[in-house]
Amino acid sequence: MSENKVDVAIMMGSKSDLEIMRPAAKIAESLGLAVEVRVLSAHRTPDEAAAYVKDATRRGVKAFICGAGGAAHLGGAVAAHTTRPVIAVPIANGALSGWDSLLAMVQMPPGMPCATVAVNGAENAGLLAAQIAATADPEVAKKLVAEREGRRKKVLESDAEVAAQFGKKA
Ligand code: C2R
Repeated sequence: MSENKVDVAIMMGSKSDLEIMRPAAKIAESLGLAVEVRVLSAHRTPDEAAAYVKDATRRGVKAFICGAGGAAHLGGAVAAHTTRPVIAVPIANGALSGWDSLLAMVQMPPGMPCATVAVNGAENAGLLAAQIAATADPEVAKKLVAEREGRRKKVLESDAEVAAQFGKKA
């Protein structure tokens, strides 16, 4: 039986996180990576979350991305079940507007790292996962260089447009 390839496993604590997390999947897929997206919670579905992490690890996943809001334990719980890199995305919701999830994810104990990106920073999480995969995949590395060049060009176009509006030749 053939197994599904997975490069980047994106997990989130609730379906309510999906629109914040979607950019992680979008950018990782655009860079040619095999992406899986799952709603699994360390709090509400601890056994299923652990089983998924172990299965994805066995299938050769390069990095996990974990998005969660509030008392965000998902990244830490995933890190407890794998030695693959875990990237956490704190999600802003509720009374503390993301401070709670940021601190829960970034303040991991020694030995259990979670690379935490900005609050709601899912796109950077996808890029970081691709950069991890690129260390062993020249095709992904090439696509990352092109992606960055695209961003550089966009800024230079904006510069020319804005400079022209203010009567200055860029
Ligand atoms: P609901 O919208 O389902 O009530 O969830 C989710 O990530 C979401 O942002 C509210 C928030 O609870 C978060 N949640 C966690 C975890 N599981 C769900 N932080 C976890 O395992 O860390």
